[in-house]
Amino acid sequence: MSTSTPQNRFPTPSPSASADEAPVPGPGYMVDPARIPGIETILKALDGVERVVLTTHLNADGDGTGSQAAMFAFLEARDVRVRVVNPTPFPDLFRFLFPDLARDGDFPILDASTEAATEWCRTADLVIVLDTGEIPRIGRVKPMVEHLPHLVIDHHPAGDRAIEGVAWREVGASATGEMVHDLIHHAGGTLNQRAVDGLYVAILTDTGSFRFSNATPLAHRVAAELIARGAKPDELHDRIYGSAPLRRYKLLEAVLGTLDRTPDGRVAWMTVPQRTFRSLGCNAEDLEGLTDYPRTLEGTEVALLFRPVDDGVKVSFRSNGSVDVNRVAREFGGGGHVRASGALVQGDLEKVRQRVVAAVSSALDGEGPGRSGPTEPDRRANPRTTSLPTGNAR
Ligand SMILES: [Mn+2]
Repeated sequence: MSTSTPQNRFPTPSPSASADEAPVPGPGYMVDPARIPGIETILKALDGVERVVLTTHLNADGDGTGSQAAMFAFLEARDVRVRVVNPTPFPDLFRFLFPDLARDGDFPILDASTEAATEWCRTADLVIVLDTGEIPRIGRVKPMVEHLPHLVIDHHPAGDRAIEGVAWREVGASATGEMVHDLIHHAGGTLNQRAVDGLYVAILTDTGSFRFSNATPLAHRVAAELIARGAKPDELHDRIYGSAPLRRYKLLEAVLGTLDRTPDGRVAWMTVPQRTFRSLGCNAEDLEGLTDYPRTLEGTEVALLFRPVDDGVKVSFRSNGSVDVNRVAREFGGGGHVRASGALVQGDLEKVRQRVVAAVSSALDGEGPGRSGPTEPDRRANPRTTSLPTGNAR
C-alpha cells in the first residue's frame, strides 16, 4: 500500500515527555489511501474557521472524549479557538485529557446548561460532531448548534436520523479516535501528549482493551504509533480500569444474582435492580462491562442487560455476530452497532424482557429482521454500555 501524500509526518514529540524517556519515532505509518478523500473533505471544511464547537454523544465515553482531546489540540495548534459542549456532563474519568487550568478565565469544557456554552455556540463558525452522526444522540446540543455548519466524524452507521452536513464516516474504523489519528497524521498536525493519550484511550476503550473483533491490525498499528509517540499503555489502562469504587462490586453482586437464559442457552441476560442501583448511588459508568458476564457464558449468542428507569427499561444488546442486534434494537426504537446496541423500551420490566427475548430468539431462528449473513461487514463489538444508544431521544 502506498500513498501519494507528501504530508505523512508527525511533529516533534510532546514537550511534556521528559528527556530521558522521549518517545522514539514511529515506524512510518501510512494512512489508508481509501480514507484520504474523507479526510480532505473535513480539512477543506475547516479552512478559515476560527471558532469551533466540539461535541459528542450523550454519556460521552473514552472514544468521544479522547477524540475531542485530540481534535482540541490539533485545532488549537492551528490557531482555532475550541470549546467542548457535550449534551451530558463531561465524565470525570476522562478530564485528565484536557488542560485543567483556566486560561484567561476560559475553560475548554463548557457545561451545555450554561450561558457561556450558549454564547460560544451562538458565535462559533461550525460544530464538529464526534463518535455519532445521529440527531437524537447529541441531545440538548442540537438546538444550540442548529444555525452552524456541521462536520461529522464517526465510525457508526449513519442511522435513520443522520445529522446533515459534511460527514466522514468509516464503519470499519475501530474507533473515532482511529479516524482522528489519521486526519491529524494526514494533515501533518500536532499531536501533543494529551492528544496522544486521548487517541490511545479512544481505541483502548472502544476495542474493550483490544479484546474485541474491532481490534483490527489497523487499530493495533495506530496504537503502536501512539505508544511510540509517548502513550503509556499501563498508566492509561490503570487510570481508566484500575480503581473501581466499592459500589461497583456491590452492584455486580446484586446483578449477577439475576443471571438467566433461554432453555437453549443462546440468549442470556441480567437485570439491574433499580432499588439497588439507586441505594448504592450508582451511575451509568458503573454498568461498564456488566454485559460481559452473560456474553461470555458458555453457549451465549446474544447477551442482554435490562435496567428499569423512570420512563421504561433500558436494554443493552450484545451479539457474537450471528444476529445483527442493531436491527433488533431498532425494532424497539434504539440502535447502535451490529454487535452492540441499545434501546429504551416502554413498559414494565417483565413484559419488556419477554418481548425483547422473543425478538432476539426469532432473529436467531432466522425469522426476525436481525438475522445477519456470514459476510458480516461490521466487525465492531463495543462493550461500553454507557456509550451506547438508548433510543432516548430527549
Ligand atoms: Mn466509538
